[in-house]
Amino acid sequence: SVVMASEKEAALAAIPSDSPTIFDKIISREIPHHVVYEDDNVLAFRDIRPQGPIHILVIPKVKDGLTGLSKAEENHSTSWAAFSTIVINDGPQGCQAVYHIHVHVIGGRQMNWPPG
Ligand code: D5M
Repeated sequence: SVVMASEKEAALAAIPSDSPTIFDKIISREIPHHVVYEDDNVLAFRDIRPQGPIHILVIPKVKDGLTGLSKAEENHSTSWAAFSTIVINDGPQGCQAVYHIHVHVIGGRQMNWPPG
């Protein structure tokens, strides 16, 4: 895939769809990554483009049509709504570049508000 100059550029180039993403290859161990937590339902790994000293992505192992937060429904096994105080980019305007729902956990530095 093409290396993008910024997440915004990647998000504007990404086409929202149900197609497999790079995260499927992370789940299947086809591409290397640094796992920080794993259980039957979720995988947490270090973001390849960290936005702080700590930047972890948390994703469901089974996508189940859940490309993004706007697709979340009550029948999904994980309550994604419970993550509302941490970053979930949703859609092109929200700078989402990978269409497999994921939570960003970023820390280790002073944050700014509002987001850019
Ligand atoms: O965030 C998508 C995030 O996914 C972005 O912060 C980069 C990260 N990413 C992309 N490819 C990889 C690989 N191969 N390993 C680890 N992290 C990766 P979004 O919210 O969609 O903009």
